[in-house]
This record gives sequence, C-alpha cells and structure tokens, in this order.
Amino acid sequence: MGCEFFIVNISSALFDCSAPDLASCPDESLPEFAFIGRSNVGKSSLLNMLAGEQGLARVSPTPGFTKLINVFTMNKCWRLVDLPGYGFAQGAQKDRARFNEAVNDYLENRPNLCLVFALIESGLAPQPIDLEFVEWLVRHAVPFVLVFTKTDKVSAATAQANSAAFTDRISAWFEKPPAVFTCSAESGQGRQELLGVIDDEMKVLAITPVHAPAAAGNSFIPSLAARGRENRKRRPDLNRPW
Ligand SMILES: Nc1nc2c(ncn2[C@@H]2O[C@H](COP(=O)(O)OP(=O)(O)OP(=O)(O)O)[C@@H](O)[C@H]2O)c(=O)[nH]1
Ligand SMILES: [Mg+2]
Repeated sequence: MGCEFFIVNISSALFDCSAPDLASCPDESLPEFAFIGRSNVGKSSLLNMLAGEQGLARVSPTPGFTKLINVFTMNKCWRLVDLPGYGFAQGAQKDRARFNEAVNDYLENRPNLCLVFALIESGLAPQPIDLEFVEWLVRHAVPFVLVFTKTDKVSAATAQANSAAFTDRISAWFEKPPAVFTCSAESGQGRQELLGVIDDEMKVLAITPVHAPAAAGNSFIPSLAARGRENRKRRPDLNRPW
C-alpha cells in the first residue's frame, strides 16, 4: 500500500479501536498523532474537525466522557488518537487512576507516537493543572505543540492574551519553545494549520533514512522506532527545577 502525503485531503477516516491500555493498542506500524488536555477542552471535537467527519469520535458536554485510548486511521496510513482528559474530579478513584496510568504509559512508551497536540482552552488564563501537565510532557521528552481551543467562544484579543500568558509562564523550560496554534471545532478555524503540522511530520518521517529492511507495507516502522529512540535520548535533565 502506498502512503499518501496529501493529507489535507483526508479520503478515509476509520475508527480502529478503543484500547483500555497501551498493550491493547493496535500494532506500531503507523505514525500516530494524539490529542491530550483537560476534560472538556475539546479533544474529541478537534479530532472530528480535522478528520472532517462529525461523530467519528464521540463528543459530550459532560467532562470525563472519553475514557479509553481511541484510535482512528486516516487515509489508511496514519492515525489520530483521542485520549481521556485529565482534571476530571468525578468518578471512581480506581478508574481515574487506571485511565491516568494508561495515558501516561501511552505517552511515554508508544514508539510510533510522532506528536502530541496539547490542548488548552483559549478562554482561560493559565491554569495550574495545564501548566503541570505541560511540565510533565517536557520532563518526559514527549514532542508536542500547544493548541488553544474554542476560539469561537472568545474575542481574538482574549485568546491572544491567554495564549501569550501561558507561553510566557512556560518559556523558561525550553531552549526552543513549542509551536502554538489556535482552533475552533465549531468554525473550523485552525484546520489547515494543524493538518499542515501533521503533513510536515509525515514528510520528515518519509525522508528519515531507513537502515533496517522494512516489512512489506510497514515502511514506517524503522523510522518510527529510530525517532522514538532519538526522543528519549533528548530527554532533558530530570533534576531541572521546574
Ligand atoms: N463553542 C465550542 N464548543 C466546543 C468546541 N470544541 C468542543 N466544544 C464543546 O465542548 C464540549 C466538550 O467537547 P469534547 O470534544 O467532548 O471534549 P473532550 O476534551 O474530548 O472531553 P473529554 O472526552 O470529556 O475529556 C462539547 O459540548 C463540545 O461541543 C469549540 O471549538 N467551540
Ligand atoms: Mg473526548
């Protein structure tokens, strides 16, 4: 199967599986792009907006709705992954612990995870829980970009002020700060930019030298495994004071 790189034209978007843990996730043959953020921030909605298919991932006004690692395959050659949110205070404690463990395990150990979209609500001033989560991503060397969501609900000036305040709070943690995007699942704002990010990542993967022979139809495996190893080598000093 040839892999299309014109991903802005998503011709097929298929639900793959709902995995309760990393071990239950599909094989590691395809690059994955995951959505993470506080419960209700709009992860599932953004996935649908990018895929161009409402109802692909289930959306709800009730926080804590997505409880499993939901995997979707785009154009038969890359995946979007909808993760449960953090910061949801209700529900059985033992379930919350299990979901958090599964998400942490996925983010830390999934070798074909290319990039995380870390979602933050554009209408809110920097929240401690989001700052802590971004710090966790940095400490665990998880590659991510920031995406400020629900821009249709606030003025452009408010969204700009909140995203600037957030990036200001985290700027000392980086030599090179993460890229920042805005989006609205309602209006579609930000769709082309975010698909462009995925497109860029896919192009980098396509030109990464492949040293080991690829299994038939799975030409991404060696590149992805190498990428995972590289990411972990770049893991920052865990004793840094953030
Ligand atoms: N106005 C507006 N509402 C949005 C947007 N994105 C999501 N919502 C609404 O916010 C609520 C939560 O959306 P979800 O996509 O289910 O959020 P989630 O982050 O997946 O939530 P959990 O699965 O509970 O972690 C729903 O009522 C959505 O309709 C947006 O861009 N604009
Ligand atoms: Mg969800």
